[in-house]
Amino acid sequence: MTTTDANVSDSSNGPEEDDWRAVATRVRNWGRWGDDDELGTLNHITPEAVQYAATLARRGKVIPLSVPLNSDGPQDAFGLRRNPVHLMSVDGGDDDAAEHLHGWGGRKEKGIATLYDAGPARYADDWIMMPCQAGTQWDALSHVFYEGKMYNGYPSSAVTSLGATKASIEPIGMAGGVVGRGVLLDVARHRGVDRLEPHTAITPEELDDVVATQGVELRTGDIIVIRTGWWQEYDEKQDGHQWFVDTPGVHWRVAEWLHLHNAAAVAADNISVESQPPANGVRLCFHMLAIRDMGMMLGEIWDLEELGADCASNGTYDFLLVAPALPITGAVGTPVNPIAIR
Ligand code: UVW
Repeated sequence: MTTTDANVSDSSNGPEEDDWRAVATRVRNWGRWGDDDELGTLNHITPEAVQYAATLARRGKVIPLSVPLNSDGPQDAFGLRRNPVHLMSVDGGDDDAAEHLHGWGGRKEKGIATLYDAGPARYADDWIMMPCQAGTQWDALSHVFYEGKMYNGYPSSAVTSLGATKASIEPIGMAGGVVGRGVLLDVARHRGVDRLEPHTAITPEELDDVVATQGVELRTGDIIVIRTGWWQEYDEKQDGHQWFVDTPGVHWRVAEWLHLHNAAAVAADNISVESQPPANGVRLCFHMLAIRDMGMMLGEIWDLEELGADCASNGTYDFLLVAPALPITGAVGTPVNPIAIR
């Protein structure tokens, strides 16, 4: 079905600000997969869809889609987030520590002595502290809510100080999600540019054009991966604030386009999938429609440069995508190292 068939861009229901609520009603999947569902549109990925996706690993080429996790990431500009903090708890200098700790007693001396006094083996250990949203990530279905409700009608108060008690990332991780057919829609390449201009909103009509030009057919359960070229912008300028406030991305009406195509998830190489500011001025409008109403996970801060070049080089745009969520109890998102296999 094309966008025009589905009347996605018909704004005759009223001013755009009101119209997003009409779209919300049309795309809402609450109850569709049961009153206790916590997987949302991942339910579109059937065993047959995974079998088909596995056939797309044609050349055995493995392409990682994650950005590096370190303190140089783009999050320091976002007031409520931080880049990852990585600390060593045991390191290569601990031979000396073992010597100095003799006589200290307690856990520390015991911990070091049990290994260091018992032969030549040495090791290193580390910790990482980070927002689950710091780098390449999936948003869980409890990440966004409005008017007191999240996906499937669960109350937003179910996200408690102990974590999300409904629709957290854990059930998705425990179900093995996300594995399926990935389809790259390379909007930047389609326009013949390295990266889209700041604030560009990608419309459903443009996605139809990209699909047609790339010659790729969409199937139920696809994970749609959208390349804006915007990761390069951060990589070059290291300006997290500008990268966030100026980002190109999808127009909020793309939510209905994804709904009509029975997509399982959507990911992009920017910070929010959607463009900033949203075309209708309603903050996080696409997030609200996709995550809260449809039950669709968003993948953010994916590095799609190598994948884009590889797809363009042989004119195929689909692949086996393996991007499993970590089953973190109560978390509203997860870091992920998505892998495209072609
Ligand atoms: C918000 O902007 C709240 O979240 P995200 O990281 O999903 O864009």
